[in-house]
Amino acid sequence: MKIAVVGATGLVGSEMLKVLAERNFPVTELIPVASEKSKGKEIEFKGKKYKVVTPDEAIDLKPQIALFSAGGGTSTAYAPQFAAAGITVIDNSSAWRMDPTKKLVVPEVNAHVLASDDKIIANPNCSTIQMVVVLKPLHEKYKIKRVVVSTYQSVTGTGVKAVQQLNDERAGKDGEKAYPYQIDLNVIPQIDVFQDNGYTKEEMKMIKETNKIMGDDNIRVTATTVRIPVMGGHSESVNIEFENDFDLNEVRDLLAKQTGVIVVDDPANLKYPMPKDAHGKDEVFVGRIRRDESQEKTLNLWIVADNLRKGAATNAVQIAEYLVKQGLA
Ligand code: A2P
Ligand code: 11C
Repeated sequence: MKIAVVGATGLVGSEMLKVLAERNFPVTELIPVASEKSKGKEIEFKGKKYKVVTPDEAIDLKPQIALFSAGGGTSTAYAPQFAAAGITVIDNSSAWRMDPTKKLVVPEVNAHVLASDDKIIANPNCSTIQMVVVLKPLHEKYKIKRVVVSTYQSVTGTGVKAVQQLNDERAGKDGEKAYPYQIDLNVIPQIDVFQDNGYTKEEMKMIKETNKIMGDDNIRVTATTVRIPVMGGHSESVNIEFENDFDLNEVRDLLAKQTGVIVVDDPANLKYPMPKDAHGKDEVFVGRIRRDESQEKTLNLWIVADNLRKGAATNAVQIAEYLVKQGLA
């Protein structure tokens, strides 16, 4: 298949290239796409060199699938043009996620919603993806009433500039700032912009996207999203209240059986998920599984995943794999 990666020079885009190669996605021709300033730059993929083109040039080259991770503006402007040319777009920006005519997909949770006429498919926010993969089997079994989540998010979620800021601060160098404050040796309780209700956009994404992906608006979600000086992945402390009571061993079994989830939960041997270990992995790691002793039918757990992988690139490639397997693209 001819595959375009729009944003191929960016953090998520380059991870998409790695994931496509590692998973042996059937790419016959790669079309790396970036802004005008990167045109002609060479990108290596599976030992071959490809020249970066602009989005307009990419449309003329007629790929079957285009993976987009070039920001909301690029997606808003170009995804409809790609779709009109018959190209299936899998878009990692937030531009189309809450559009009722577009599907928002985490394959382990709701791949079944996809149909052959879906030409723009939205890839969810990283912190949402890793949470819903864990929520899904628990909701099916015990019915979730409410989720309270606090996140500890990696600077890689912000992009190249933020990684540079952290590295500069660690090296004692001045440089461009991606955050309004120092991030090294600090914690910033703000991810994305504030909304009128006092929540940040990242927090509202976690709330609304969870309901849409789970296909259940009755699940109540509240979130506090926080940036920490870490690179390997996002971590989440999640408190889940169920309609029905659960057995802890059964919870562990359900999670261990869930595709894409790895249970790391052995407190006696100090084993629990950490971003350092999740870095570069495609799975979602869950541990610290325990009862909330302050309230009945309520569970606490700790979820970690590489936000550039399952939180972005891997999930997008898995959607593409599903489309190919089902003959939908
Ligand atoms: P470029 O490198 O040419 O600026 P990140 O989020 O890591 O900063 O990456 C953003 C990605 O989106 C880059 O690959 C960037 O390309 C690409 N991009 C930004 N603006 C456009 C645009 N107008 N058209 C195509 N690609 C764009
Ligand atoms: C972060 N979650 O860590 C954000 C990055 O809607 O895809 C991804 C933003 C998005 O800052």
